[in-house]
Amino acid sequence: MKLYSYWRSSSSWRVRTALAFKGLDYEYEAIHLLEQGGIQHSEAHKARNSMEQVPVLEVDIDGETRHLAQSMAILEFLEETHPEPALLPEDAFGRARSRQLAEIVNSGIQPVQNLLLLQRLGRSFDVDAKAWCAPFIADGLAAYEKLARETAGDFSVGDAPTFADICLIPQMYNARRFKVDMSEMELLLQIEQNCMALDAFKAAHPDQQPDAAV
Ligand SMILES: N[C@@H](CCC(=O)N[C@@H](CS)C(=O)NCC(=O)O)C(=O)O
Repeated sequence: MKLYSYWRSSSSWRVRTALAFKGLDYEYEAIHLLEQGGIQHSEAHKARNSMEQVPVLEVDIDGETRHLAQSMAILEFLEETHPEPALLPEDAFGRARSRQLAEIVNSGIQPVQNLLLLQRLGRSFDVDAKAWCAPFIADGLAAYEKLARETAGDFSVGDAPTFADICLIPQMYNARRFKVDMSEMELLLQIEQNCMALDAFKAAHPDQQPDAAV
């Protein structure tokens, strides 16, 4: 497998964590989102993902090279094709709740703070784009924490990491970059600490990637 990724891309980070957690080897190809107008907009990358985004996972399916984009779809693919170790709980409610929490981040927070939105906001309006986006992150994480209180053990849903934690950790990193105050989010901070004690989460961190800016 090959992963087209950018070190600071939170969606790519999700996939990197799942690959590491499941012990899957892959080739890493960096797609620089800022250099040369953004390599994600190149013809070569558009052919892999018409949304012009990372991550993209390249896989061989019956001898044919296929490209999968959308991190949640990639997580589901990895979970189905490599079920162990599992990234979803055994019970149906736990699985749905893990996905619910993941979607708070994936569809409720990340799209309102992604690069394209920041760039367009900055070009079209006289606003500090990051400051404008920050409340969406704060509100989303507060909602996540409230819900996670119902199910958390060491992680967001029970005592093993799930899709929820995989989405949460990169979003907390971004929250800090956007200067969101998380000091009151004690549960999320504890879950983050528990995740970051695991090798897979350490390996997926932006600073560990080959394209990390020094
Ligand atoms: N829903 C998509 C979001 C992907 C996404 O927003 N990727 C960002 C990096 S985290 C990107 O490639 N942005 C490039 C751009 O906005 O030009 C997913 O989960 O994969």
